[in-house]
Amino acid sequence: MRNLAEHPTVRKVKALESEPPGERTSVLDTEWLRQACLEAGADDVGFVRLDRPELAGEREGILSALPGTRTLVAFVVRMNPPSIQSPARSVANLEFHHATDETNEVSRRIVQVLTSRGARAMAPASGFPMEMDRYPGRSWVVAHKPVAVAAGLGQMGLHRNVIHPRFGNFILLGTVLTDAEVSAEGQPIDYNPCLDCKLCVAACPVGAISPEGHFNFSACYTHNYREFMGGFADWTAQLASGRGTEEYGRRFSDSETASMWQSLAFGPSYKAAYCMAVCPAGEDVIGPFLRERKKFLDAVVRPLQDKPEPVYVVPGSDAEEIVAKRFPAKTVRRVGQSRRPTSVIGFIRSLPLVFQPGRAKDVEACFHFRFHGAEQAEATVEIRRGKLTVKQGLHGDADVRVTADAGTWLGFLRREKRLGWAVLRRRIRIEGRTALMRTFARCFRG
Ligand code: B12
Ligand code: SF4
Repeated sequence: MRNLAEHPTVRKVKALESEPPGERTSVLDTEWLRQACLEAGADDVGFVRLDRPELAGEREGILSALPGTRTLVAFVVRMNPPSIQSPARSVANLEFHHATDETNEVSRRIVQVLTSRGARAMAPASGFPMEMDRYPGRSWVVAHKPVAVAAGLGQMGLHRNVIHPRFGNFILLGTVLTDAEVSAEGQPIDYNPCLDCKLCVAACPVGAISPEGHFNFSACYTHNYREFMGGFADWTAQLASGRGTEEYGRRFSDSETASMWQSLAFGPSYKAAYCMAVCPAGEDVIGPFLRERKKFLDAVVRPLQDKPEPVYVVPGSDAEEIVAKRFPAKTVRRVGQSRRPTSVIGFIRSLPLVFQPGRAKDVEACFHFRFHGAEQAEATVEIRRGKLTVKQGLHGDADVRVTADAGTWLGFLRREKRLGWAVLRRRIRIEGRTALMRTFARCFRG
């Protein structure tokens, strides 16, 4: 190999590197960049510095994806409301999939704009694909919602989707990471477009949105994401258990098998998104709701509530009761748990996601968990009349104290080991009001 230092490429790059960094990636004018992002296809855009306090939870993940990131470009892509509102799932799913593709394309174009100005930039996916090696932990590179809120693109409504002041919640979000600086950044908008009408509460087929704002993650994930990660794993587990075609036929209808095929062939189908479909907030979409509320309910909310369809629930969950009580046209389909922790830290973190406030409304109890063996961890879990608190470490007086070998506990959660067996072999020790362990099991489903 000849002397690399004399190669034309290396000489050019060295010359560039010797320029002061400020001149290479100078501070970009916000108005210019805003216009460039709109031309790239964004329907609205905002900018926020990574060091803003409300983004503290995102910083580590973002910096490991693109070291040196200083600014986040947050943008929205509009969706077509009547498509999202259609009871025909194929119509809504096409809209979601195309809008997701569009969001990813806009991200790439914004990256190109930034790169052409000498900046480094990166476009994490709008939704999927995600980092499945981290599953069931946090598998997304950046959480777009807090970034969009910090950049001033909207606020999260009762249903936890971001509502844009004009476009309502009929938007998908994208975030571009860059090491460039911008001349001005956005601030959160000073009101929440959410009307507190609670139509999202009424429309969600699994009652995932409570009127007080609690979001039942496992209810939404089990039904809406039946043909995604956890639901798909449950389906394959059923196949692998090899109980024969008759048993398969009892568990799954032909329509459900065809739906799984469709998800695999054309992109996974969301089963609901009804919270988003019925949301009337936002200047451009609120008209029909303001003009004639009854007509809006009849045209948009009722058809979704009255649609006959299977609704997937974990047995014993709040969702199972809600579907049967509120939606007589729908059919309850009991499925296996869709989240299976692979570490005790994952187990502790997943508790808020699988908590069932309805099942816990009369419960008053405090549990101490101490894990040893392959993983060491301590946690205090308090359930007080439908409210859950999970803290690291052991705090206060516990009604029940659980000391367990980490691997055995995970085996028990995954139903590979029986509790009685583990207690007999002293791999799990339960002290105090031991009967409360049944109550504990009742409060967490998913
Ligand atoms: C995880 C996720 C989900 C989860 C959790 C939903 C949620 N409320 O966050 C599930 C699978 C249930 C889900 C469902 C849906 N999602 Co989603 N989802 C995401 C994802 C990947 C991250 C969400 C996030 O930022 N969470 C963190 C914080 C900020 O949100 P949060 O509400 O405060 O936190 C809740 C959950 O995230 C969860 N949680 C907290 N920590 C952890 C850790 C782990 C490991 C897990 C699994 C969950 C979890 O508990 C919190 C309280 O309930 C983003 C894409 C992305 N990369 O950002 C899309 C995103 C939020 N989803 C979106 C959409 C469209 C949907 C659906 C409508 C899908 C559909 N087509 O049916 C439903 C709506 C459900 C709802 N009402 O929220 C859009 C929202 C657009 C908007 N206008 O806001 C996003 C932004 C994708 C996009 N690029 O546009 N989603
Ligand atoms: S449906 Fe009503 S309560 Fe729910 S988020 Fe939209 S405006 Fe808020």
